[in-house]
Amino acid sequence: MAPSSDVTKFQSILQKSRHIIAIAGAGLSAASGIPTFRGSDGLWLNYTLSDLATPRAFRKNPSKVWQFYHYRREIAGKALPNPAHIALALFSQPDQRKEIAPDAEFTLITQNVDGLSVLCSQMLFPSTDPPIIEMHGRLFETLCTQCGDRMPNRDSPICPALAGTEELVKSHAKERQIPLEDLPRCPKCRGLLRPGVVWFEESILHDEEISELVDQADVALVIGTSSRVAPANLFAHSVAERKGTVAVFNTEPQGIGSAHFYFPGPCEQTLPRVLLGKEPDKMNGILQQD
Ligand code: BJW
Ligand code: ZN
Repeated sequence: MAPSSDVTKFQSILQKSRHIIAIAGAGLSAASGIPTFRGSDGLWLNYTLSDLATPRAFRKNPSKVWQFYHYRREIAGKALPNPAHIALALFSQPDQRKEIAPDAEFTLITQNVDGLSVLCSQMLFPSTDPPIIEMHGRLFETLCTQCGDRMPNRDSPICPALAGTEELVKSHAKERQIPLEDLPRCPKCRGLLRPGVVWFEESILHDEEISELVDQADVALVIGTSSRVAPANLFAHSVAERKGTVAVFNTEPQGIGSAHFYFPGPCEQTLPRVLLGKEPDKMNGILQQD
């Protein structure tokens, strides 16, 4: 049966729900100016995935991989949360969702590495710990290839040798050949640092916590993801198999295989309406006031 787009019907399910999860992807941050991976302007159409987002690629050419992630850090570092992040941050607060989902717990499981969901919650609710799991890691974290230390890092540029290379990546020019010793190094052991993100063939972060949440969820919101990458694309199926409700928020009818609801359109417009009954243009004002 084709999924329904009936907001009232979906909200009546939220009323009775106990454990809601949201599984988010790059579409959540698209309105913040962060490129998606597989869309018409997607990163993987313009750059070769196997050269950039695998452990082997980093071992082969850490200079090239760092230049790509430096470019991504420069974009994400200047980006601001959009109304979709704001709607989710508000919905994360029990008092804000008490009319719509009074008995439910809520966790956002995001594949995004831009940190915008956490930033948004910190801006709006600085004294609460946001219920957000960043399963593919963080652009603004480094991981030491020698001692394994994971550290937050928002430096721009992260090391002098990367300064300006974002322009080369942006214009698809040949990257610079940066000597290993000039790439980001661990302040503790001087080992080579890598971006703190999860590449293909690597295990996702927080997998046990995520499994527990998926196993108990009675509603899954699938937001702005093509549902092409495992294991994130399996979570909603698992909820549907246990007779839970799946609602997809996407500009394209992607990943709606097991969906009961599909809310077409940009999630920065659909999420405020469906989750909060608010018009999206009221959302930016919320961030500016605080
Ligand atoms: C909007 C919108 C708007 C736009 N509003 N909507 C064969 C060999 C090796 C591995 C595998 C294999 N076959 C399968 C695998 C497993 C692999 C995988 O799934 N591969 C597939 C591609 C085939 N997965 C993994 O390897 C994962 N680990 C794992 O499985 O461990 C077990 C294992 C161990 C050893 C060997 C094999 C398995 C790890 C996956 C890590 C993914 N990493 C990346 C890069 C992160 C760092 C970085 O950012 O560079 O994560 S890849 C990239 O894809 C990124 C994303 O998080 C992820 C998902 O993409 P997402 O978010 O869905 O974005 P898009 O662009 O695809 O979609 C955007 C959507 O938004 C579209 O639908 C638009 O319509 C929509 N949209 N604007 C609403 N305004
Ligand atoms: Zn180290």
